[in-house]
Amino acid sequence: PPARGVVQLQDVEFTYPGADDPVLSDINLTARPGGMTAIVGSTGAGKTTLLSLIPRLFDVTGGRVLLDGLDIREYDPAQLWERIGLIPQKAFLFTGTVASNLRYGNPDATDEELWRALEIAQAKDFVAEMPEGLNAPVAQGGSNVSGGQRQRLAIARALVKQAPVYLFDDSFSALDVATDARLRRALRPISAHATVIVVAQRVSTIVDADQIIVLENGRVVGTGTHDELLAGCATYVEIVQS
Ligand code: DCP
Ligand code: MG
Repeated sequence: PPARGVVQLQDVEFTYPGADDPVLSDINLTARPGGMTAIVGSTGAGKTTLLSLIPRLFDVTGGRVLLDGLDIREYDPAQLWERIGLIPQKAFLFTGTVASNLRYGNPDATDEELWRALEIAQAKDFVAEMPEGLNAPVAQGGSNVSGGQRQRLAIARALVKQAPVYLFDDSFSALDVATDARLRRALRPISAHATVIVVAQRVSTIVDADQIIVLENGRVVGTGTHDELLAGCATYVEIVQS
C-alpha cells in the first residue's frame, strides 16, 4: 500500500543507553497527513528525543511507534528513512556543493525539483545570487553560509525527499520573524497532504497547529488546540506567556 504518513506513538517510554531514568514516559500521540502537530515544552523536556524515535535514531525502550499502522521496527531502515524528512535542531551540511547537499536522500532529484525546494525553504534567492548557483561550494560544516542559510538549506534538503512525514526540530526559531512567516506559508501546500510535526517555540508557529502536545519532564501534560490549552493547561499558559 502507498505510504500515507500516519505516525502513532503508543505508551512510549525511552531511556538513553546507560542512563537510569527514562527521559520519556507514557507518550501517546497520533499525527495524521494533512495536519500539523506542534510539540512544545521547556528545554530538556524531551522534544528532540521524541522526534528522534520516529526515524529510529534511537529505539523505544517501551511501547511502540507505528507508521501507517506498522511498527517501525518492521520496516527496512532505508525504507523508513525514505519516508521521513527530519530537519535536525542543529542543521548540518556536508562538504560539497549546494546541489550535492540537497540531493542527499534523493540522488535522482532534478535541478527543477531542487529549485522548487529552495523556493519553499526561502533559500532560492541567496542560492541564485551565488555565481555558481546550485553548484556553489559548501565548505566544511557549511562554514561559508550563515546559520540561518544553513537551516534553510537543511529544510530544502528534507523537502527534496518528498517524504510523507516531516519532522522539524525547532527549525524556525533561528529565522527572523518575517522569514519564518513566509516559510510557514510556503509549507502549507505540503502540510495539506503530508504529516508535519514541528517542535516550536514561537507562539506564531504553534497557534495554527491542528494539535499541540505539551511536554514536561518527558511526559505529555496537555494535548489540544491553542485555545483549548490556554483554557486548560497551566504549563502551556506558562510557555506561551514567557
Ligand atoms: N539527554 C541525554 N542524552 C542525550 C540527549 C539528551 O541524556 N544524548 C537528556 C537531556 C534531557 C533529556 O534527555 O534531560 C531530554 O533532552 P532533549 O534534547 O530531548 O530535550 P529538548 O529537545 O526538549 O530540549 P531543548 O529545548 O533544549 O532542545
Ligand atoms: Mg531539542
